Amino acid sequence: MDGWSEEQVRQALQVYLVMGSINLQAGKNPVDVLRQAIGGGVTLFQFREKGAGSLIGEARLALAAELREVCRAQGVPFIVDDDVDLALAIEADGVHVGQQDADASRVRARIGTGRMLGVSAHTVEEARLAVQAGADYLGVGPIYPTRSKADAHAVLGIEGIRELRTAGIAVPMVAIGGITTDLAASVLAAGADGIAVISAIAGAPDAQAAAKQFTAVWSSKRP
Ligand code: TZP
Ligand code: MG
Repeated sequence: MDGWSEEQVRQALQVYLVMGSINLQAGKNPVDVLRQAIGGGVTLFQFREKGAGSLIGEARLALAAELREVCRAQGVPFIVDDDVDLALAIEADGVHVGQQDADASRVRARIGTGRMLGVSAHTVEEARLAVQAGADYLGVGPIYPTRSKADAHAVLGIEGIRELRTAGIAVPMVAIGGITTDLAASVLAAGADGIAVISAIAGAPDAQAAAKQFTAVWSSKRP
């Protein structure tokens, strides 16, 4: 397949789980949690092994490869946060980069047109540049306060999404940051194509039940 169509990307963004080993409740296994989350309807997975206590080196690679296989088996696209070498090594479906990470156009050149490129954007200017650089989708946030990212940008609120849409940014967009099932409907109503979460699914007592709730909100908003 050469490239993701806009429609395929929008479909994938619906309920987007971002997770690394430190995002789980104590004693839980990331492979189990990912399987459960996919069972609950997660439509895209991002491997984000980042922050204090995260795995490094061989252990990080081994976990990435294992989670990649879970996604392959379940037909869920697998994206790597901010690591093109890892994405290529394990044949990921794509890469996500933030504004502080590698330059998006260089990432696009390295991953080719066949892999999905996600770029974080907080402003209309960043969004325009990301689209020019070849982003398939934008990650917009934090929408609400988050405890899952140490260096998070100031909170944008749902106005952050509305502002981008009003400015004519029509590219697929996923919202992230502090989103719970209670808040998800208003985020979608503001113009996001999907909801990305860490703690509300990865840190939930029952990842499958949590994912199911997000799936239900998405379906009720976008029949
Ligand atoms: N980027 C912006 S906010 C965030 C990332 C990776 C963390 C989102 O985690 P949570 O637990 O869903 O607030
Ligand atoms: Mg980053």
